[in-house]
Amino acid sequence: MSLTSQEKKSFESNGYLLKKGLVSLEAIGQIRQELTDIHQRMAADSPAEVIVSWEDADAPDERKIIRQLMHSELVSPTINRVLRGDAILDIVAELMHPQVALYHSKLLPKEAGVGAATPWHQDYAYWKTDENQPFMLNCQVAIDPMTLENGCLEFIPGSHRWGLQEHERHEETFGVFLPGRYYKREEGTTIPMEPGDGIFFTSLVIHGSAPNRSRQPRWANTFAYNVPGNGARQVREVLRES
Ligand SMILES: O=C(O)CCC(=O)C(=O)O
Repeated sequence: MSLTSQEKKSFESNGYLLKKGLVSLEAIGQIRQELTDIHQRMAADSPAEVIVSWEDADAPDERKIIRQLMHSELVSPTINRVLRGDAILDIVAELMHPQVALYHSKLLPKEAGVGAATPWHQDYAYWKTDENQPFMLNCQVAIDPMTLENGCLEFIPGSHRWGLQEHERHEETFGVFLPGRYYKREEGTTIPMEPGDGIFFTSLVIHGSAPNRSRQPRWANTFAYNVPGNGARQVREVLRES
């Protein structure tokens, strides 16, 4: 068992669980190295399957900054190794289901001074289809120190029990969000993290993050896991049979 009963209770009650030191600092250093010049490299030429969204899509290539890089395991062998390692999968198996599939891995390099806010949302608002249920579980791993100032994750504790809320589509961003975009919510809990820390959170817990107005980058990578068979498009690769 990789979790205490206290940790499991906390996860069930809040919809998220912080694990300090989940990924080694050596692995975090390797990820940083493998992603050197990632903005320029992806602007020049990105692998076919990698999907990049930019902070400013109209910026010239040499000044383009990645907002989100989907399928980050294809650009970093260490990310690919970490997402299938026992340190994370043992916990996913306990919190989600003994059988584990990869849904996706995305790099979120919220760069100093330019990284945009992520408005409050539930991930299942993006992921819901007629064939799936909200079993998916995220694990966001900090690559840089993450603070409120550089836009760490914030959660509404217990909101995973409210069911799927009505979301609206914003023209100027790439997603669906709860009304009101990002603002500091009184009932929100800020989760600062150190490099290597990881936060597990359900697909229904409401979360968001402030813009990075600081001078410090805030790189993070979110792994999304699913139960095999829970929707065809939401299963990229089965990682654990039982
Ligand atoms: O990293 C962020 O600020 C937002 C990430 C997020 O919403 C997610 O991984 O689901």
